[in-house]
Amino acid sequence: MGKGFYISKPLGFVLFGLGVGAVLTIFALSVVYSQEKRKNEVNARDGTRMVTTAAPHSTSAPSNEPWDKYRLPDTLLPEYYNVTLWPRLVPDEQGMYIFTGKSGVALTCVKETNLIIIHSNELNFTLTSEMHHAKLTGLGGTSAPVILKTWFQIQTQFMVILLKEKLQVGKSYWLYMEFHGELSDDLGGFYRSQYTENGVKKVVATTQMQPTAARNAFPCFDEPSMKAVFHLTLLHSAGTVALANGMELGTENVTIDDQEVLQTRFEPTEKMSTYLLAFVISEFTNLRSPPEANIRIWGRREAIESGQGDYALSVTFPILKYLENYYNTTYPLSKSDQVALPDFAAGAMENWGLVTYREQSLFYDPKVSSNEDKEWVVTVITHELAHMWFGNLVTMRWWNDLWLNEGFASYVSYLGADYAEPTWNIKDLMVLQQVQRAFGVDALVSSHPLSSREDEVITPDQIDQLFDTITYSKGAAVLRMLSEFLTESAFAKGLHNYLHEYAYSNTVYTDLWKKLQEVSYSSIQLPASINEIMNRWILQMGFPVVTIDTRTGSISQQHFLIQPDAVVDKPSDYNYEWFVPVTWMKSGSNMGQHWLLTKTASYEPMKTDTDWLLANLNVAGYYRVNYDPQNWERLLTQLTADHKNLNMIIHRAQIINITLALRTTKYLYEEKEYIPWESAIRNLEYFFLMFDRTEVYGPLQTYLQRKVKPLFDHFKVITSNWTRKPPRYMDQYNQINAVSMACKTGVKGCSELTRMWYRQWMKNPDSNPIPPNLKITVYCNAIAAGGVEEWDFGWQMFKNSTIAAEAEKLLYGLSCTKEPWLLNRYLEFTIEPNLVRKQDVTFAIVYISGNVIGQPLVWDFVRANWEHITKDYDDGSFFFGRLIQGITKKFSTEFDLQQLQRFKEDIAASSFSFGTQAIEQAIEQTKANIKWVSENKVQVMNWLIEQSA
Ligand SMILES: *[C@@H]1O[C@H](CO)[C@@H](O)[C@H](O)[C@H]1NC(C)=O
Ligand SMILES: *[C@@H]1O[C@H](CO)[C@@H](O)[C@H](O)[C@H]1NC(C)=O
Ligand SMILES: *[C@@H]1O[C@H](CO)[C@@H](O)[C@H](O)[C@H]1NC(C)=O
Ligand SMILES: *[C@@H]1O[C@H](CO)[C@@H](O)[C@H](O)[C@H]1NC(C)=O
Ligand SMILES: CC(=O)N[C@H]1CO[C@H](CO)[C@@H](O)[C@@H]1O
Ligand SMILES: [Zn+2]
Repeated sequence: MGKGFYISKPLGFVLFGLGVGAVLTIFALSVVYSQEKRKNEVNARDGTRMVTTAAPHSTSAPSNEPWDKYRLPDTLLPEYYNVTLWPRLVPDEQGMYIFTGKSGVALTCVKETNLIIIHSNELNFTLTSEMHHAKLTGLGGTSAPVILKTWFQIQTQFMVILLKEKLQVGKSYWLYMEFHGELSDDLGGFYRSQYTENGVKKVVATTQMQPTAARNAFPCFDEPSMKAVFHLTLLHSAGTVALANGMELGTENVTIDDQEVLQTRFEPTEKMSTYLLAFVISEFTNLRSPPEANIRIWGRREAIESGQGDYALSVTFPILKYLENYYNTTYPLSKSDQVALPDFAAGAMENWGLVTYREQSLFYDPKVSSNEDKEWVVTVITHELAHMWFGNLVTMRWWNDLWLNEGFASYVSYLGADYAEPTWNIKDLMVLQQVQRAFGVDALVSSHPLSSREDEVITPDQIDQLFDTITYSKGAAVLRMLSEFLTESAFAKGLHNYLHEYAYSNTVYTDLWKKLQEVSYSSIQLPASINEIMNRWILQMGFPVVTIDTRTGSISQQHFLIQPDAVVDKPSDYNYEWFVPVTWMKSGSNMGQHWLLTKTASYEPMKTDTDWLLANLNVAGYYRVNYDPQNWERLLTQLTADHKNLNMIIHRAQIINITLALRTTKYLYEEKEYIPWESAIRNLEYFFLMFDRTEVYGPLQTYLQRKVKPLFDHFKVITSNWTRKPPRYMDQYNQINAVSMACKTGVKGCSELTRMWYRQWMKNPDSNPIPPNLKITVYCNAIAAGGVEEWDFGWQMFKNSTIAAEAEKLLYGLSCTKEPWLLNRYLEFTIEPNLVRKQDVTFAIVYISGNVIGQPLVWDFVRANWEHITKDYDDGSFFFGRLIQGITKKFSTEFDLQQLQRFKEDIAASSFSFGTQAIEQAIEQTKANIKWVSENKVQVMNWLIEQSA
């Protein structure tokens, strides 16, 4: 599914920086230090900190009947389906939007059985004398047994058909059903999206099947390995267009139940998984180019006609060609549609041949949208197109391997985006956006391994929970590391062989290792098989911190935890040790690589008393590095003296480490580059989160104000007093940092600048003078400095906006007001579906909780409205984790912790069983925050005061 459900937008990336927990980077490192202090203790007990605990709680229903298990039995295989669906885009007499459908599936019996168990959820079946829910006939001259009884297992989402006699092995049957369901607005299954055009309300019928909602559209064997061919037909009213995975074969007028409707048939799909199906019925229009390639960009007429799809159109074909080349495999389908939907839960969804997007992930308006918006579009498109092969052509056997699918697409999205936009250096952002983000969550004992056992992920809720930071970002980080040590060309070659061997079928991750192993025998020297190396990274949670002592050349590894004394209660076959590819560089020239295969080792070339040594170049490895104090000093001296000499800028991002963090920020007054600033700001974000309500806040602001002022002035100059865009792409990004940090710390001239722009806009709402890249910052600061007038104007502009990226920025800006009553009113607005789209609600709530005044309001609000919010807004997957993480990220007192624990108990006592992982992580994070504050607050305070002396 679409990347970035987590902090979904590029917004998150600048504003919250670390979002999830990447904030922890800096913080995390400071804990390394305390870990160091404790070293002797830990070593004495070597490895004994692991405690074995109970098996995962049982998830299957108590009974042992096949229909009470969540997994399908292995008795039947679907071959093909014929499905006809007819969504009604106007409500019926009861005010309900419905769809009707007919579907048949050809199934082959592979093990004798008298049961047919097929997924079906929230569908109502038509009963006639001829048909008792379903009709079974034999294919190819076989006769079918009589149906004795049909019923529904609500919990396991099955329709169960009991037959009088057994089905025969090797024979095929046709199971036919007629049904209807609700076309609801819950962003899942077959659902509706709405928008207004020229004052007229328009309804779109669309789908989101992943992971387990195809069963809400028609009865099917809804597991990824149950691949089949789908013949789809859609019925729709005049004036609408129907799209599906295959190309339209033709549209004709038909009369059904005395109604004239259009009937569109589609070419049969390739053999594919149910979760990749999609249908869209709309009044959308499209762009197509090049004509022969059948690549189309679809969306609201107004958006397409105003050119919002042009950018997507210009990059989609090149990216598709790039990927064909990268995989050395032709794009397997005859067309590729990209559709932007006004209501969409994730960032995008890789339905085979019919990719669906949030508008913000596909549309870009150069006049209005920022660079980040553009970067977001190109990476999301690449991410989704990368799935066309990896995920769609070759599919994981079961959801426990989702990480391979998502991690891979997340990794490749940077390669394809770099190809489409070669001047952006987009690959450098992978460290900030993926690796560091993964570190944040993966340093918790409540993290989890990338790969789960198949039997640990069974219920739809368990499957939903897998769509998290570990799956996406750690998956990407670990595959990037693999590609780096194998070399990119060997990696691509192995991939090509993998796609060829397993096309149209399903795999487990070891199948990929096998293919990569075959190509790496000849070329690359590895210390162990790929399987042995990689198992340590994917079967155990967490990652190591590698400590290099340049005085002795000794090098050691240890499981990195933000709370070093936390009890790791998940056993690991590998004892939380990894096979670590350690690359290093000495004093900018001398480079080497060394595999650390044991807990400790010694490596002569790493010994040095004069040179600085930097390890994990480009942060290509998924691990952190710590050094002896002398080497830290040398690195720091190097950084302060001549930071440009550390030739790859990205290294600075890596060594801006936390305990040193404050000292490393001293040189920032002369830094102008984006990556070091961005890294510093992300790290400092944690200080703001912890201290923005304490006495440290004042000194922190004073200190940072002095660091950022030269940067702010620099941009003022190179933009000719804010009238031009900086010419370099990375500078365009860094300009955002300059302005937002300057305003945040009260640099003179900043607030005036943002208010001036905003006022100009208020005077003339039809002409927004604010540079697109700076809009987020300007909206936020001007609304914070203003009152109800500024807020109401922003709200009006939000409601009038027809550009998703613009609406998103306002949604954020509105959360910045300092007026409690405006914040409370805003909160009330967010759960009013006519005012804020469901897809945006969590973002809005999380934005408000990022406001120091809004945070307690949100916490009360969410607890008071919990059941209502969850019932109406949970889109299955992302809602809960996103909300909890966002609301609790400032928690740092015992009182906060008690409230959180109390909340956990309340939820446990209610009917919501999901999301426990998110709460556990929040509790652990809160504990770590409390500890960090108690250990560091005084020191930070004193240090800051010293600096201003
Ligand atoms: C399913 O649809 C295909 C294509 O329209 C048709 O050829 C086939 O006969 C149908 N199968 C059955 C069993 O109706
Ligand atoms: C299906 O049946 C249930 C129970 O009778 C009813 O509440 C629901 O509204 C029906 N759904 C549709 C789409 O008709
Ligand atoms: C359907 O009928 C309408 C008039 O009844 C006609 O204008 C239209 O072209 C027809 N469409 C197709 C696909 O035959
Ligand atoms: C691409 O595939 C073809 C045939 O499948 C093969 O001959 C060729 O060597 C491959 N190229 C690369 C770069 O792997
Ligand atoms: C990461 C870490 O904690 N390493 C060093 C950070 O800086 C302090 C102060 O110089 C050192 O003592 C730590 O060893
Ligand atoms: Zn994806």
